[in-house]
This record gives sequence, C-alpha cells and structure tokens, in this order.
Amino acid sequence: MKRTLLMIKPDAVSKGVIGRILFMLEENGFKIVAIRSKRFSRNEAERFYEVHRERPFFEDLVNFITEGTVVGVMVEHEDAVRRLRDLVGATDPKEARPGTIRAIFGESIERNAVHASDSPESARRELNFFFHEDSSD
Ligand code: 3AN
Repeated sequence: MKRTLLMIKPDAVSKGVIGRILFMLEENGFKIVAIRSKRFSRNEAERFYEVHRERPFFEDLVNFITEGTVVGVMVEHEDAVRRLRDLVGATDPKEARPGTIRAIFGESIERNAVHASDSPESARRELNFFFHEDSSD
C-alpha cells in the first residue's frame, strides 16, 4: 500500500496554511501525486463520513466539513497509511505529539486541520472521492 489520502480541512484552508502542510509532507519524504480542492455538498460529506453516522458528533462534523473548501492530497510513501497517520498525530490536537500536523495547526478535536485515511481500504475509498479512479496502489 503506497498511496493514501490527506484531506486539508476548512479550518486549515481558511487559515492559509495549505502550503505549510504540503511542505511538511515533502519534508517527511511523501511524494505528492495529485492535489484537488473541492467543496463538499451535504450529501457527499455524509457519504465521506458514513462510518461515523451513528456518533453523537456526526451532524457537527458534516456542518464543519461543508463550511468551506477542502483540499485532497494523494500522497505516496512506503507504508503510506501508517506513516501519514504518524505525521498527522492524534485526533485531539492537545494530545498530538509535538511536531505533528495536528499539534501545529489543529484548534480542537473537531477543527483538527487534516484527515488521513485510517486503512488501505479507507484510502482506496477516500482517494476515489477526490480523484474518481482507483489510484491507491
Ligand atoms: P481520526 O480522524 O483521527 O481517524 P476519528 O476517525 O475517530 O479520528 O474521527 C473522525 C473525525 O471526527 C475526526 N477527524 C474529528 O474531526 C471528528 N471527531 C472525532 N471525535 C470527535 C469528538 N469527540 N467530537 C467532535 N468531533 C470528533
């Protein structure tokens, strides 16, 4: 599994830190294969976060992710899913290891700057959301 998805969320896009996040990817040895910005419709956001549908924060999550532009970044690295999750850090920025993307740019457990696919299966599905082709390996 060499490819995975990083999604830069609306909080980070509106703060103007897309470039700094892309820089961190390259600094850490990820090859950037494709980039696409988009605005999620409600329906797309609900499908993207389908696995969280029953969680209490689902409605807030959908509201947040549709509030502005997001940027999908297809990255390539050996053991990409695990390596990217390491660089992204814990869901709650307060608990994220110093130097990780969420520790630096996240504001809260919800407004946590980025999303990274959590398994090769999720990567395949989520890359498809942005790039409409199976480019996950
Ligand atoms: P991760 O993105 O680190 O894999 P998940 O899959 O548990 O974390 O959660 C998906 C997204 O849902 C998170 N990125 C975060 O934005 C949001 N989220 C998770 N837990 C909470 C929570 N307790 N309250 C609000 N939002 C949450």
